[in-house]
Amino acid sequence: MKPLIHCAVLVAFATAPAAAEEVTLRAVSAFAEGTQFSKNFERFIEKVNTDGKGLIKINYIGGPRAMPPFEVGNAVRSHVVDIANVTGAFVTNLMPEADAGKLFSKSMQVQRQDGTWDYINQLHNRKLNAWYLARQFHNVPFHIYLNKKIDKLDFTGLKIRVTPVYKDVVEALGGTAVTTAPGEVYTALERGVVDGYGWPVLGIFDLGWDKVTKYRLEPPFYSVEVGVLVNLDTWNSLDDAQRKVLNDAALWLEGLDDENVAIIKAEMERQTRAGIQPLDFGPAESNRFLNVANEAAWQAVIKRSPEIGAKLRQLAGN
Ligand code: 173
Repeated sequence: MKPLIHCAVLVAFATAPAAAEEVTLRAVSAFAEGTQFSKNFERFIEKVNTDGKGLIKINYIGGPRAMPPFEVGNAVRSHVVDIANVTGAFVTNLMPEADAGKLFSKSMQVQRQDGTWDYINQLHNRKLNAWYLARQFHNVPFHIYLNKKIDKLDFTGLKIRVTPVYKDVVEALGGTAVTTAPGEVYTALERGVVDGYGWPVLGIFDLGWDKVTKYRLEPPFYSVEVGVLVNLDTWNSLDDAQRKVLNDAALWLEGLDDENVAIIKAEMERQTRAGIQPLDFGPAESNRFLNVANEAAWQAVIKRSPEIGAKLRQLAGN
C-alpha cells in the first residue's frame, strides 16, 4: 500500500497548478509625484505592495518627469506601462468620451451599484485597452482662477489656460482657450501668456501657483475624475488572488474621497491667507454659469460621440 499512496501524492502535486509567481506592474502618474492628484495613488501603491506581498507588486516609475501627461493614455493602451493614474481629459486623443468623467458627481459606491462604472469600464476596455480599476476625487470641483478682475461672467478678451475639462465653458463665455500640461502653467502665468487657468479647488500650492494667482472665480463646477487604469492584457493575465488585491485596494482608494471635504475646507482657508480673492457674482449668475458649463460640456461630448454621449448623459442624470 505504501508506495501507492506515495504515487497518489506525487500525481496530486504534479497536476496542481503551480502557485503564481509574484508579478510586478509598472506604474506611472500623469500628475507630479507627491502632489495632490498623485498622493492617493501613491498610498494605493503602498497598500498593494503591503497587502500583495508574494502575489503582486507595483513598481512606480513616477510622474511627468518619467512620462508627459498627455502620453499616459497611449502608454497604457500599448502596454508600455501596466497601470496609470490619469484623468480623462489627458486621454481624449484616444477616447473622446473620457472627459465626460467630470460630469459624474455620484459617489463611486453608487456608480458601482447602478451600472455607471460598468458602462464606463466597458468603454475603457474597448477604446483604451484598459480596465477602469478606480475613480478618485468625485467630490472635488474645479474653478477658473484669474489674474484680471472681471465685472461680469464674461471671458471676452481673456486668454485662459485649459485642458479639455474647461475648454468648452471658457469658449462658451467668450474666452480664448490655451491648452497646456500642468507643468507649463506657472511659466504661462508668470510671463502673462495667459490671464488665468482652470484647475481644481485643490492643488494650486503644489506647484507654487499661489504666487501668480489673484482671483478664484465662483462657483465651483464639475467633478474631478482621476482614474486608475490597468492595461487590459495585464488585467486578463492576473489570477483571482492578484485581482482581489487590486480590487480591495481600489475600493479603499475610492473611500479616501471621504477625506476631501476637510481638505477642501482647509485649502480654501489657505487660499484666503495667500491673498487669493473670490470673485462671486451671486446666485443667479452662478446658476447661469453652471448651466452654461454643463450644457457646453455635454454638447461637446455628444457632438464627438452621439450615441455614447447620450447614454453617458442618461447615466449621469444631469
Ligand atoms: O490639467 C488640468 O487642469 C486637468 O484637466 C486636471 C484634471 C483633474 C485633476 C487635476 C487637473
